Amino acid sequence: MKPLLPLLTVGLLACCANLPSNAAPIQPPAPYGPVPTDRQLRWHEMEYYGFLHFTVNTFTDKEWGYGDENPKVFNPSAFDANQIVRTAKEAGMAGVILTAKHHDGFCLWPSRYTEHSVRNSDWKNGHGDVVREIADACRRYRLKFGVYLSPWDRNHAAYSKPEYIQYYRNQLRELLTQYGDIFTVWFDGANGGDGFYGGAREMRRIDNRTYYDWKNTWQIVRDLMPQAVMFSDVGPDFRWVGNERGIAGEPCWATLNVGDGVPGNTKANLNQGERPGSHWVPAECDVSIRPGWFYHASEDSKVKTPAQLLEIYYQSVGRGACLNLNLPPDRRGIIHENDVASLREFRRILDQTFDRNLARQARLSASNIRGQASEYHPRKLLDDDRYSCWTTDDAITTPELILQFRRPITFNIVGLRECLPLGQRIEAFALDQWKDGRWQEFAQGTSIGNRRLLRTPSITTDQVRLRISRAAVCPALAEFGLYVEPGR
Ligand code: FUL
Repeated sequence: MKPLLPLLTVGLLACCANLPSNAAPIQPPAPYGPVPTDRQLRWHEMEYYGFLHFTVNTFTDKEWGYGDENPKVFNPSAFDANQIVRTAKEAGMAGVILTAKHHDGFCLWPSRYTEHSVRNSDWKNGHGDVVREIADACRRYRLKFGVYLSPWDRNHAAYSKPEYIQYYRNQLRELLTQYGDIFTVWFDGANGGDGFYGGAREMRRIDNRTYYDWKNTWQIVRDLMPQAVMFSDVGPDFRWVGNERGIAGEPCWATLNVGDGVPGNTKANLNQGERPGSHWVPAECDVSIRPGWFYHASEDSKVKTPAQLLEIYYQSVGRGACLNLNLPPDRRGIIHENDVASLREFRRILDQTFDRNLARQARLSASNIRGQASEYHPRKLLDDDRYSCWTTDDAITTPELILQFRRPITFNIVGLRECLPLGQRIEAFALDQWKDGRWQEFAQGTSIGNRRLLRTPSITTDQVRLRISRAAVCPALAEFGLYVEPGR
């Protein structure tokens, strides 16, 4: 990731080179509202990564284990971390997040703080460590590695008492110190209820606003892995999108009024975000490739099709969120053939679609360019640099961009991206095509943020116009793309 400021400085130097020596450099626009941190920018760049739900549930055919499972049931017959991570890589994912511990409390690594782990399973005679193998495979395939550590633990005898928080934090420290770089810690909001709890087999309720003392728990992550982003319903770094179908809102703002919300307890509008919002807390869309989060043989025929995955992609990544697509390893300990096949075709279609940006063939003209500087020229929309942008003078908030083609092109996808270090500035836009001697609107939208993809009917034209119809301050657009899906 290239930080914006040095880049803007380089840009300024470049623009100054064209100016008389006494001319003042054209300053970039001031950032608007809450802006992303560096660690959040790195996360935005990932766009699409995977969840791996794997634990005793895989072998007991459950979604939520009670916590009384015999560790021996965890016994994959042909566990292959390379196959799992390679599948994610070939699907185009930028990383994976492993359920190191789900609600049942079973640990996929030999934690020194519990007996309820792989150490007491028959798998590799108790010498296995799934976290280590997946983390190592991620390094091999150059994918980022993250962990899910369920706050709710239906196995632990002290759950609901202060001692459990100590235990939870010890586990967090183990994961953050023994497995190399961790790009994210995913804090689930599901909490409390009945469970085994060391044999008590009872209902336990906690006050999820206070029990985990999140402020101090999160600080452990900041201290041990400063570049890691943290997920929970309300951030602090990225938020839940409010459903498990993988669908972001329209609009989907990257900002939110966090207030005193905590995981599992928030009144915020998670699906659409809030504007103006107090914090930059962008959405993540988590969804499983199958109906359940864990593997069930009965769902082998219910794997989402490439067409369904594409729908999800356009409504998550295409609405400025990140997509966290769950791939559940099966009882062998690999990703099932049906899932692999669907992912391959999904990837093939995405690659073919985004391989070629037809906008590159266009002559670009804009109604305004900030200070007339080459540094802010619409050409910046096509340079594959998400931190350079076409931007306008401060007073101009509703500029237009026209793309003229020598001969008609056909497309059905429009892609837009804002320059995130300058904040989310654009509030509404419309797209027109030149048809029958006049401009005709063919699409419109609201929020853009990290990425906006619009899927339209096939359009054939030799001129396209983008109209920014509402913006809080002068817009700063980093990318513009026109693409065609195969078969259109
Ligand atoms: C939920 C959990 O209860 C599910 O089992 C799953 O892990 C999902 C990603 O989050 O809150």
